[in-house]
Amino acid sequence: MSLDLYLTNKADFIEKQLEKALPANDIYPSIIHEAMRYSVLGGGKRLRAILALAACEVFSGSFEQAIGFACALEMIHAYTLVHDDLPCMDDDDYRRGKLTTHKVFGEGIAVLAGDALLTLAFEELAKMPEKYQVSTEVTIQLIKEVSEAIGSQGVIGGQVVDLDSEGKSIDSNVLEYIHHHKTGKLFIASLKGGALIGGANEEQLKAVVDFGTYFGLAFQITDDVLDLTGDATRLGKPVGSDTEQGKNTYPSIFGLENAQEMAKECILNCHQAVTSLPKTASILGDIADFILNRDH
Ligand code: GRG
Repeated sequence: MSLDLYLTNKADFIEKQLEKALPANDIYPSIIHEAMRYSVLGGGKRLRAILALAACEVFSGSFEQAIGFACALEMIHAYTLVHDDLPCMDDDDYRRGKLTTHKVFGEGIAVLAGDALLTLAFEELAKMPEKYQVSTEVTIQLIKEVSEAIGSQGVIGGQVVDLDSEGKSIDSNVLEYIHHHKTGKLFIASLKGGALIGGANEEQLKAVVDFGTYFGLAFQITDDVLDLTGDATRLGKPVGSDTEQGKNTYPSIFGLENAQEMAKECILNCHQAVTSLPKTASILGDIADFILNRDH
């Protein structure tokens, strides 16, 4: 099966699962459920969910067991995007080719939709033993991994330093802190969580975390590069917004060509990281290659 088909099939499958997991539009109070569904459904590459399912399968786990975890990751990811787009953060009007949540529902409902998605994600995680036969021990470990990844020393910490750095000149250590936390931590938790459900041992988990670290960095560098060189229609959002907002990015600090080289090196390290894993781990390397060459 080609990688494109693999990614499309997995993304379609995750979309259907998310459709079921999110409260229906007509459940009272409708407006919040409409905003939650608007924010999550009908767009996005579903990379975090796909990485979780893929990592689970690498270790011969059944991906069905990882579905609740994968849905929770996409809910959390959508929450960060909704909040990131707010006027008090990046103030963006478009995301995934459509108006951002606060543009459609207003700021108050957008904040609450993000909050409700985060809350629902933890409900999904807590239901893993009864719905997906994940052991209670692994479930608790996953809740801990995800909480650490997205808290004040994870995604939120990265966002705080990012906000604080706007318009200031920062060095490469601070830039790396921002992106390792803001972008990398959720990718790492997705991969590690999937591997945990699949039954990976300590050594294998370490390899998966190394892979995720380089993957997150490569992902962010290509994101920065696409903001300069990408096509707005393909990206589903305007290009050039990083420069407009005075953001520190890999191209702004290292130059465009150096940034592109750094992304390539990260992908080589991704491949290197998984050499000790079962042959089935080649799918992770393929997804890493896709990240480097993506146009959206
Ligand atoms: C609690 C106020 C508050 C905020 C949460 C806003 C925030 C913390 C974090 C921001 C996280 C963020 C937006 C990280 C950027 C990661 C990134 C490059 C996202 C785009 O990911 P894709 O390309 O998106 O995978 P799709 O649309 O494909 O799902």
